[in-house]
Amino acid sequence: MTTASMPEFPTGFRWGVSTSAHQIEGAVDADGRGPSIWDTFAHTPGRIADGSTGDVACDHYHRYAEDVALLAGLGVSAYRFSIAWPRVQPTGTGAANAAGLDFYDRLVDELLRRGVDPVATLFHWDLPQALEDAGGWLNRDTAARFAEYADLVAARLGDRVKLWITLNEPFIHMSLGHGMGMHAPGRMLLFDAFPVAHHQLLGHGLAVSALRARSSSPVAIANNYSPVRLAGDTAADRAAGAAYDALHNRLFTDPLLGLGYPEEPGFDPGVVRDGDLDVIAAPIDVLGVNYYNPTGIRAAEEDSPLPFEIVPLDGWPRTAFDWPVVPDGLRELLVGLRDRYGDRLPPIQVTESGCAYDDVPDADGRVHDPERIAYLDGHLRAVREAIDAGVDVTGYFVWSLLDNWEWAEGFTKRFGLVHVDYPSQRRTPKSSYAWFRDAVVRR
Ligand code: GBH
Repeated sequence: MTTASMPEFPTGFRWGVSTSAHQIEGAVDADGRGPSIWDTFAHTPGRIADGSTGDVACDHYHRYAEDVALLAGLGVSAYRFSIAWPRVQPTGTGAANAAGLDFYDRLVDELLRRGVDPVATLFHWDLPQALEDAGGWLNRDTAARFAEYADLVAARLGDRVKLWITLNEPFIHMSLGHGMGMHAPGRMLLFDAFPVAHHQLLGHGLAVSALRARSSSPVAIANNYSPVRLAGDTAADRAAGAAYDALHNRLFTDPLLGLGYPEEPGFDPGVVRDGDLDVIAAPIDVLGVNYYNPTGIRAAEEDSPLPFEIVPLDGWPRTAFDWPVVPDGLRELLVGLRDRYGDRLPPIQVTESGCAYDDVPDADGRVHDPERIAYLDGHLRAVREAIDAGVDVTGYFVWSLLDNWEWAEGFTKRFGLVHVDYPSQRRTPKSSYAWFRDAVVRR
């Protein structure tokens, strides 16, 4: 637990928590929602660790008012949720499904009534299946479809959403979804997945103008980053580190901030057309940063298909996901972004930071999660140190409000400040919830 009290954060610093639609909503057939690639993937035997699906998840679609009450009780000033594209456009094109948008309309109004700023992500990986059937993000056309969807959402919610986030972690959607097949849509294209990077970025850029036409609220993207820790110090190790950094940390951010694509990972410029880089570099107001851990890297074996090898980082505590707990990696990341991008870098908000542990209620029904408190304490101090070093960080969102459906891990990983007993859907705030409220948000 914590001994020293939490350092001060700048006035107006945004404290929040994050979720995503497919991980909490359930209600996959409600009000005209169409199927998404994650419905298809989860219903394919062998894809999800515990054989579960997101069909019910946390039943948030029906319990959103209870969940907003939990947000209000936490005292946070912002809630980052995502909008399910297949609720808004069941087949990914055409007129809005009003009943689907009604849900987000109710959610946004309930948040505002409780004094919580709605922060809406437009794409957190749940592509309408009909678009996947037409090639998905390998098809350039999907970028234009995404901008049309953004327009429909902004037409309905643009007066009330306080911050827009276009895409969540386009790197993970490309690499795990299209490169390695561990996420939906389950393609295994390795480096042939690069068009998925470009078309997502193009969709982002087109969506930025669609949002600006309908809403005066700031616009962001949420990228995930993982600072490189070299396992050796040969020239080959350093080259491997640079290659991983380019692929994981710069492939999306360099072009977003006007530097074009990095050379190192051998990005195939074949799909890039004249003018695309200008669309992608449309100014954004905030850079969303998702951080979980650094990555150990060393030179790859001669016959490896990758230009680097990922090695476990020794000597750190580990979460239930086996990810190392390295709070200073967040300081290093934030300072590194400032050093690399300088004046090109907009203010940063940490849009995801959190950890999974095997949280089990005790005999009295209480859930004690001192590891999560220690995790958050360490990472908040790292953010404070980055601010002291001159990085403009204006917000921090914990992943996640609730235990939820953790993609390919199903229900086996619990990330919430609030425990969810799935059979009963009972919500129990963990000790980290009270700590975050008392030691951080309301201190
Ligand atoms: C995010 O992705 C997602 O946005 C969110 O939906 C999800 O629930 C949450 O995080 C938790 O998973 O073993 O060192 O190789 C996180 C992306 C990719 C971050 C894998 C950690 C692996 C660590 N993650 N990465 S390692």
